[in-house]
Amino acid sequence: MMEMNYHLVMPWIVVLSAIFLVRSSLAATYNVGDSTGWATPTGGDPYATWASQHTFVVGDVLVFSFISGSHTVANVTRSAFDGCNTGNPLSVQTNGPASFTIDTVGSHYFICTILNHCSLNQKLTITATASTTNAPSPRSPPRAPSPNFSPPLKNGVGAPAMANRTIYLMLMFIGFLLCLN
Ligand SMILES: *[C@@H]1O[C@H](CO)[C@@H](O)[C@H](O)[C@H]1NC(C)=O
Ligand SMILES: [Cu+2]
Repeated sequence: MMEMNYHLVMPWIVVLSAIFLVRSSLAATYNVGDSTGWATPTGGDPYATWASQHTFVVGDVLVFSFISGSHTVANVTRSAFDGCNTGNPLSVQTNGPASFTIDTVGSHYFICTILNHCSLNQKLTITATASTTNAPSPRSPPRAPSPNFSPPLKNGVGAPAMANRTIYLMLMFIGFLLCLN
């Protein structure tokens, strides 16, 4: 039986898993519908399928690609989404490509307000979780609620992003050292 060199393989698995975890929880830009862009489906619910194939975090940017005048993208409530009610959107973008930045945790609803496009499933809902850069690290010990807790300062926002960059550099360095062996 061939003996596995676990001491050689394991560090790689750890490093690659860590890189994957860090990457997958960082904000990204998504082209909605990929190469199809933002179009009226000819059947099925392709945007539900598309959404199910991705995970979203706060800070992600959704880019809807369409020819201005052919479609729109409206940010709507859940009930407007469900009922394809185009009358009272929270906000509408009429020029393509249109970008929406996901700014809060939870569900976000988008529909096209042109004709019956929404009823033909030109609609997208996504659910975003907190990004690593906004969330406390899962490894930090649970913090006791403090009576004089103050919200983080605005100018501290860059610090967690910096920590991520440090993790990247450390992982790259570890990978580099492993290559030398
Ligand atoms: C949608 O509209 C609501 C209400 O104005 C707003 O809070 C939310 O950030 C908007 N969502 C996006 C993705 O722009
Ligand atoms: Cu449309």
